[in-house]
Amino acid sequence: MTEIVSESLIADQNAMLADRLAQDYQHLAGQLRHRGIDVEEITNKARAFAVAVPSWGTATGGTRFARFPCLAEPRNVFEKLEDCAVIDKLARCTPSVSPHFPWDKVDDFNELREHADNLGLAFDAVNSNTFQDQPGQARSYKYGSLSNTSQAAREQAVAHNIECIEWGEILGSKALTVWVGDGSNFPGQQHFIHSLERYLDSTRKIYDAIPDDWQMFIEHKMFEPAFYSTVMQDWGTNVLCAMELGPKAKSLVDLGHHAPNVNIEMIVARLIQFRKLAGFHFNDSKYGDDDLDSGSINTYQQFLIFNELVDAEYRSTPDFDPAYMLDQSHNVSDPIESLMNSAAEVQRSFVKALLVDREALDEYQDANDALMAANTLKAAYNTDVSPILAMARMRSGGAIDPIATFRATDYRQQLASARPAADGSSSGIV
Ligand code: RM4
Ligand code: MN
Ligand code: MN
Repeated sequence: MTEIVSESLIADQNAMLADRLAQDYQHLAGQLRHRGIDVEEITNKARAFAVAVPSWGTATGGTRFARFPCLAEPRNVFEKLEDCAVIDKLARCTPSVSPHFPWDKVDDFNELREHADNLGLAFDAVNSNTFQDQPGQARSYKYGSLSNTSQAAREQAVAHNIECIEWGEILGSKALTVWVGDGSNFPGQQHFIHSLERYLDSTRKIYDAIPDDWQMFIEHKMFEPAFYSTVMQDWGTNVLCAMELGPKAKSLVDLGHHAPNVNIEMIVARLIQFRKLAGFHFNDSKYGDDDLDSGSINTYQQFLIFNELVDAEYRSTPDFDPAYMLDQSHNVSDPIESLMNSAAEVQRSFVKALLVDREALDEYQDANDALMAANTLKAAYNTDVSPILAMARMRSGGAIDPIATFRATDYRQQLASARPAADGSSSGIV
């Protein structure tokens, strides 16, 4: 299906915009030169930037009230990968896909890997799912999975995580992300210490099955689906457990999984300092785990997070290689458009963070010049780097304007009959 988005169509669309881009790029290059920044160096770094697409983000999301599917939704992981290939063809910064099991379970994982290879895609971290019951499952996760009071339920959840690792090995993944919905809705329902002991006991068994060249990403979340307490509730519990488990275990930061007003960039700095930063699930939010498109609400926060990440690279922090992934729910927009746009917004924060004058910032910090330190960050944040992003995409074979180019293909209409709508409209993952 990627032939609908052909190279010649991208070239035709780019031809209409190329002159204007060249002018804007030259103008920005001149502005940056005055600040001692070589635009080509930044553009090369932008081209090397990558963020993984969540396979589950290619279908329309939903709330617990309703789901409004878009036309020609992918019906299985093979079609999801085809959409991911379209995203990368146009956006050129999303060469890998993070799969979710058992949603993406197939009979032949070699065939799936080959399908991805043919589309020019690789697999990022595999995600296990013990927050839902599957048809025919022996034990229920109603009262938790890795921390369930029932040993049989815990063993079932451990076994699922281990099968995810095995499938991931065939796919070429290098990490397992573990997020559980375990928690409680009533004070007193769960013994806080015992439930975390059970969680740790289970995760130790998973950790033992993690191959030597793999990592285990632990994802916390303050609330939902449990609304009084969750077993893996915040970055503190997360990093404590990651430290308990060992060096292959690290803490994953999903931007929507924190208490309101938490200083996420500071959490990121702490995790970097103690070499426990696994990576990110990028999304944006206003109220809770809203899973809105990256860069749609709080762009300064996203920039400040990248400021910490670029600072870590600038200081040549050892073992620093965080995984970047999107984790969003697209309820009212076309998932392909949202994922392209969000990937570019994450890339935008990265590029802006590259513009921070780190020597000047160091000096202002040492001199306690609060205002100028803040202004140094703002000078980078306030720079419109759009021409760099567009130039990076074009030079990598992508679209100067991915959304307009995608719309010019009429992709959904073209696939409408080949991908008929599935029956019914259930609520989606929130
Ligand atoms: C959860 C969490 C996980 C994701 C699922 C779909 O809220 O963010 O990372 O796998 O949603
Ligand atoms: Mn997540
Ligand atoms: Mn979430």
